[in-house]
Amino acid sequence: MPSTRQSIIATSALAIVVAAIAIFAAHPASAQTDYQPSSENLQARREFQDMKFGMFIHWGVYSVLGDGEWVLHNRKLKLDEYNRLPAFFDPEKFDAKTWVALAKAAGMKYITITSRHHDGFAMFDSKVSDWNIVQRTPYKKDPLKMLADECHRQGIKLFFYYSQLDWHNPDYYPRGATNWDNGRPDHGDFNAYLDTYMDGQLRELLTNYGPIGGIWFDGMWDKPDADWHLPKTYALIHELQPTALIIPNHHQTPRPGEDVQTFERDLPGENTAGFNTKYVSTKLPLESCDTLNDNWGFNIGDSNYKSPADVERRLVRAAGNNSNLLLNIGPYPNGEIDPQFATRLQAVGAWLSKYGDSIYGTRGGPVPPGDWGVTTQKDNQIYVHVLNWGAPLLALPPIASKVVGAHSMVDGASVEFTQNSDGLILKVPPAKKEEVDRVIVLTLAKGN
Ligand code: JFZ
Repeated sequence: MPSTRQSIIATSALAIVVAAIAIFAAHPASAQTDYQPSSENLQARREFQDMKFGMFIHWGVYSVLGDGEWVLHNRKLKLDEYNRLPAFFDPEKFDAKTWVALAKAAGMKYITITSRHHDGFAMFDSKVSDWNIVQRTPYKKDPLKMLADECHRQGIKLFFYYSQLDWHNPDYYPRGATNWDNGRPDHGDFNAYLDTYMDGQLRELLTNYGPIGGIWFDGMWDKPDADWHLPKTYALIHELQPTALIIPNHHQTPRPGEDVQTFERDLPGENTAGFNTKYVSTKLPLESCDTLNDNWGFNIGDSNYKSPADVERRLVRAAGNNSNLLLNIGPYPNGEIDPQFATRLQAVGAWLSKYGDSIYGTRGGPVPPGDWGVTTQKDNQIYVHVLNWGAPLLALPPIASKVVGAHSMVDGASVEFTQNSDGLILKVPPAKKEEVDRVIVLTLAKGN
């Protein structure tokens, strides 16, 4: 018989072991560091990189107020005020076919849409809470379901933006940097919010909409030090749909379980926005998001539209930095897309029908991007995108392979070049009127 003292020691040792196991089970962060993406996930990442250009859509009950998706916070509204808003959201002009057709006409290969933003309002049929479009609006239908079905029909990949930050749910507590007094109680169960509410809704999004491209997370920056149960949520997503990519907009170095590194309003490695990380993954696909005017959600006072040429340059620069471009529009509350957006996107699409080969399916090329332009590469071809160069000769640093031919992409005319150990000199054809990007295609000797 062990003495009482010994049994206390033995019991405490056992308790420590049990506690340690429990801690590991609850926070398998260390176990996730050896996260190995499945082969189908890796394939989905390559397909993601091939797509290059996507449509970002911010659309929710906030669109009614025409003042951006942060209106609840910016105007410091009370929840019992904001709760009146869904009654006015009735997008009778919403037509999934038109939206998907516009994305296609723009040359976009995927759509990422807000399934819910920071107001926590689910734009889909959710059983987890009645704070959703089907139960709170006169529309009563699920537009994400219609969009998913239409995307499947038209061969466009659909991703769901999902805000981890929630200005509405009382269990989002303790609140974070964007906290204000909107009438919520000063208590709440954050674990329940994550495990039951958020994971419950993610399960719905990954179960009820057929194969989806992935989840675009946003809002963790509101509580950077909180335990967001990421390993658990990420494992749930990959288990339900191994090809669904996890794209977190947390502005940090990627963590295990994440499939894409995304940058907001900056190209990878830039930080003009002030909140992006300089770290650029060499393993993960990259994405850069921006918006066609200065807002994400519909803002009636914003007509600062980017021109088609601005967008084309941005897309080319993204591709040359080995990145996708996710370009946003904020539709009207009635479901229509402002013609100001539509006409610009169609112009970009027309441009891409000529230049798409130098973008889709490429990776960042061997020459570092510069003021003059960028390069992209596919198989044995390098596309030299001359964006900003008025002189007749362009000198590039050495390229490892032997260049056996060079021609101008628009007219196929051959381009003179000299290659030696110092580098490659191209005789750049003069820019044609309104030519945004002079693409010179280099053909490399095979097997080099
Ligand atoms: C976030 C959202 O807040 C915004 O509404 C939009 O959805 C955009 C795509 O993503 O934007 C952010 C995120 C973080 C910061 C600023 C804007 N930040 O950390 O300063």
